[in-house]
Amino acid sequence: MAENMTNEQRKPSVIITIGMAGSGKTTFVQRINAHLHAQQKPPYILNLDPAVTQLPFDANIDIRDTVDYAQVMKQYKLGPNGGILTALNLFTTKFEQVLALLEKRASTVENIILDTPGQIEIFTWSASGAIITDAVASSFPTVVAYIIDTPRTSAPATFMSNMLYACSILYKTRLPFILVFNKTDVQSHDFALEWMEDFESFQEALADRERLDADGEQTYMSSLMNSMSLVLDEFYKGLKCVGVSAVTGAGIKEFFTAVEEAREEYEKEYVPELKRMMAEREKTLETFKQESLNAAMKDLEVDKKKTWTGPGKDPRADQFMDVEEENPDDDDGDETYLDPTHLGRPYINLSQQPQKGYGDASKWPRPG
Ligand SMILES: Nc1nc2c(ncn2[C@@H]2O[C@H](COP(=O)(O)OP(=O)(O)O)[C@@H](O)[C@H]2O)c(=O)[nH]1
Ligand SMILES: [Mg+2]
Repeated sequence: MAENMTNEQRKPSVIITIGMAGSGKTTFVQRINAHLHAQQKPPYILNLDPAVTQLPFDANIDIRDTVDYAQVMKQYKLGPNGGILTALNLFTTKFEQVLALLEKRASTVENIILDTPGQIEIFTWSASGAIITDAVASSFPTVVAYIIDTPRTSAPATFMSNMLYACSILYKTRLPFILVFNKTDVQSHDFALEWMEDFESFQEALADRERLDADGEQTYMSSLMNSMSLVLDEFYKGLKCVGVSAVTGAGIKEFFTAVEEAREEYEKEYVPELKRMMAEREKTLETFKQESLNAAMKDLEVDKKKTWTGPGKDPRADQFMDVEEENPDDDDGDETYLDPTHLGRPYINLSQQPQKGYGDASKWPRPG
């Protein structure tokens, strides 16, 4: 419930790691795990990558214990990506149980960390990823750590693609966001900071490239990038950036400082929006209930006039009220967990307004 947000007791921060394949998400989780262990504050870790072969940390909840990704591929005749996506979908059907476990541990841990599948789009563009993100974010202060492979993003065009991707995730989740420039042991992220702070220096870098790529007229790509970088300039404002090395441990302290700031942002910006959405949803539900009730009563009236000839009160009116009261119990049955309204908490889908689209899991198209 909404009141939980203002509980006296401090809730754990949830850190969701997101990033391109090979950016170092898993290594980063291992590093922050080691850092927190050293501080005698072991985190609670969820591994959501069904295809990882070796985890460098002990996950408290591991998707691989719930679904066998190889079996899923075989059974549904899927390729690797379809297999990972389907495994994640199947796991999401159990996410209510995961949340219950997290709630149980909430008083004893300070950090909950999510490691996501290698391929970024499996988490960021799937219904499961959105359900998981929104479910944790409506229960705990949640922060997205967007991991960037710094050495591999030093070309201006690659840098901008990566930033646009980050930008789209920020607007989709609306959660506090930390750009984590990883692998700074190989290359410093100073160039990135400079490009983000000084628009002209990025344009210069682009122009330099252009001279290398094609001498003469401005290419389509670079004119597109020029205008896109103006959009990004807005996105950079107020964004938290840290440079880290998941291998050496550099910058991890700064990362946790950024998490603290992001937590405040969550309380200040996300929670009010969450409450607003909850109130709106309650209002919609109330109106819907009232309308259905009115319609049903009207039907009953018509029906009564038509056929009720017996003495006294029409017993069918009571029948109707009974059904209305029993309805909540019906929901407790054999439900489809993938429908977020069954998550057992005020589920607010902030990323896909209006509240549509997740629906019945059985209607999902099979990936493949
Ligand atoms: N040099 C260096 N290599 C890293 C760092 N972090 C990760 N790597 C390497 O990057 C590769 C991909 O890392 P992984 O954590 O599996 O990436 P994921 O797919 O995002 O989970 C591995 O070979 C890691 O050893 C880092 O900070 N510095
Ligand atoms: Mg990984």
